[in-house]
This record gives sequence, structure tokens and C-alpha cells, in this order.
Amino acid sequence: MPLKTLSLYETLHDVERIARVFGVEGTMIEGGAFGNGLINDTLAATFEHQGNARRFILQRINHEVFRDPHALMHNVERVCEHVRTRLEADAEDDINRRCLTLLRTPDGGSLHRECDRDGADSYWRGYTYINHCTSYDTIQTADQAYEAARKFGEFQRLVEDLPGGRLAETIPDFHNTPKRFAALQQAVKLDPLGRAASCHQEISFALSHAPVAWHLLDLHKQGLIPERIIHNDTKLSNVLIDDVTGRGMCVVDLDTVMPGLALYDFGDLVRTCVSPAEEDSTDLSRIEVRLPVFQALARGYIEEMGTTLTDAETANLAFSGRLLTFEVALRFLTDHLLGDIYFGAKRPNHNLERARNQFHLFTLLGQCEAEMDAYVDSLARTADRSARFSTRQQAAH
Ligand code: GN1
Ligand code: MG
Repeated sequence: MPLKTLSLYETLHDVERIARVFGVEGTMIEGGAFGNGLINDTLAATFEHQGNARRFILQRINHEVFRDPHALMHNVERVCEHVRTRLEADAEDDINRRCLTLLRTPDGGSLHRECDRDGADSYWRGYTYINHCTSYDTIQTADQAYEAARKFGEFQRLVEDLPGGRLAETIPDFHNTPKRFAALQQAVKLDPLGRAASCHQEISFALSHAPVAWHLLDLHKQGLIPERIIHNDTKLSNVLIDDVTGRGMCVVDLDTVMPGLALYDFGDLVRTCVSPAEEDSTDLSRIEVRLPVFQALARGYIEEMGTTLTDAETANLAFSGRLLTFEVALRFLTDHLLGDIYFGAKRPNHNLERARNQFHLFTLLGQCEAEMDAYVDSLARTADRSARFSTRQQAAH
């Protein structure tokens, strides 16, 4: 059944009704659109009940992108439960702010499906809101980068022993860059809206960098980079930072948690953190690679992942930023050619502007890669020395 496009008014009108389905009690005192996600509709609403105000996140899942919302929610339930169990086992504090808590329907499920008179389906889910945290689109300080990377590294570590078999692939080939490359070639060929002529420069740029797309998958095929459970959408805004302590608290947006390569997660963090400019900024002079931010990301991630990373993973940390930037630029450009059907557009040429921005960042990342590699190398050598030292110490006891 098709996905109905809701106006904000219609969506807000639904908020209270949907919240009730998930057992929320009390009087709704505020509600509105929330965050800058491009795929799902996200709302937040506060309810007052018996003198307490409680805030909730309600999300309508885009089932044209996530074709099997049931499998998706099954993944999310498994991941939330496991992360909580691991934090409890480690006797961590503040656990309710460090993992997501799903709202439940009366039958104990986490997904609510509705079908309107025109036969359009809507799939909803809800979470309790995590207070006193902020999600950033761009960062101000290297400390925030360190925290974000530490948190996504911790997330990969916490889900590494997820029981119950392989997670469902909620979007098959999500980070298969060669397939994204082929999709662009196909869109150029079809050119359904006649837009290719006006962006031939971006198209030729993309096509001339083909080898970038294959590099990590080649290493994976050679057995040098393993498959792991990863987050797959580690943009900076998907980690909540504590407003008081500045610590990374909780990883959110678990829709794409599924098997993949660890470097996809690190790479998307690099993409979204190193530059002070938003990904759709049209002022290319604002785009830059802040090396201290990259260094903080590498430190946070390596500290968490320790010696889990293989040599090939470590050696490609810097490259992964360039790869993920290239990949999303391919996706934006493809979507521009096909009529903005995936990411949507708030203004004409929005996806073309996003693509230009990301291709520019990709070029700048290439210029700094040797310096970034040298830094990672120095970090890895220190980590390796201290790991060998602690192994020796353990052996001595
Ligand atoms: C989408 O929905 P959101 O905003 O979290 C996209 C990511 C892109 C990102 C670019 C499922 O993420 O892959 O990197 O936009 N998610 C999906 O902003 O396609
Ligand atoms: Mg997302």
C-alpha cells in the first residue's frame, strides 16, 4: 500500500491519537515535528500525567524505503534489548538515558499499523524521550567528535555478541557503493526529467572516480575486513550528547542496524563531523576538513574498539571518510536526476546542491588523507604497544 504524504498539520493532528495507541496517558501539552531526518516523519510530544511531564518521540516509518517494517522493528527490539542487557551486566549507571526504550502497544508489540480509507498504510513506533541531551547537525568542538566516535564504537562493541542469528537486512545493499555507482549510471542513462545536461560536470566527476567505490569491498572479499553488526547511519545527529557533562549518551536511529563493515560507521562520522558546514550548504568556501576533529574521532573510535580492528580496517579509517562522502554524493546526485523521490527536496536543485557539497568535501578529504593516515598510524602503534603491555601484565599475574 502506498505511503501517504502527510502535511505537518495532518501529522500533528494524529499525534495524540497515536500516543494513546502506545498507552500514553495524561494531557498533551505540546507537540511538533522533531529533528532533521530525511526519511521518516519524526514528532515529539509532551504529556502531563499526575503532575509529571513526560516527553515521547513518535515516528512514522517510511515503508517505501524500509519495505518490511515488521522485520525492521524486530531488529530494533532485539538491539535495544541486547544493549540494555549488556549495560546492566556491566553495572553501568544512567541506563535509561544510554539506550532507547520502545513504547508498546496493548498487545506488547512495538509497531502500530493503520490503513486509511484510501488504502494507504502508516506504520508508527514510539520511544520515550531522553532528557537533557542534544543531537547536533554539525559540531563545534573536537571533544564532541571524540564523544560521538567513542559512542558509536561502544555501540559496535555492545552488539557484537547479539544472540538470535543474523539481523534482517532492512535495506539490502545499503552501503554497497558499487551498486550506488551503477544506480547513478542508470539514472544518467534514463534521465527521466532531462536534468542530466545541467549537471554534466558533477556526473563526469563522479564517473571519473569509479575505483573509490570498490576499494573496501575488495578488501572484504580478500578476507581482510570482516562483516560486523554495525549502525550504518552514524551521522553525527544520531548520537545524543549530554547537555551538562558533554558526554556521548545514546545512539539513536536504529533502522539500519544490520550486518556491514565497521568502516561504514566510522566513515559516515568523518563525513558529518569534519566540516563546519551542513551537508546542504551552498557556500562551498565554508566546507573544510578540520584535522583536530578527525584526530578526535580516530582517538575515540580506536579507544573503544581497541585491538578488535584488523590492520586493514585501521589502515582505511581515513579512507572510509572519503568513501562515505563519495557514496552519499552519488546518492544525492542520483536522486536529483530521478526527481528527488528518495531524500525529498525543500527547494529546487536541493539534492544537486547536496551532491556538490559532498563532492567538494570528498576532494578536500583526499588532500588530507596522507596526514590523517599518519595520525591513525601513530595512534595504532601506541594502542598496540599498550595492548601488548597489558597482555604481558595479565600473563604475569
Ligand atoms: C538519511 O533519515 P536520515 O536523515 O537519518 C539516509 C542516510 C544518509 C542521510 C544523509 C535510510 O538519513 O543514509 O546518509 O540521510 N538514511 C537512509 O543526510 O537512507
Ligand atoms: Mg537515518
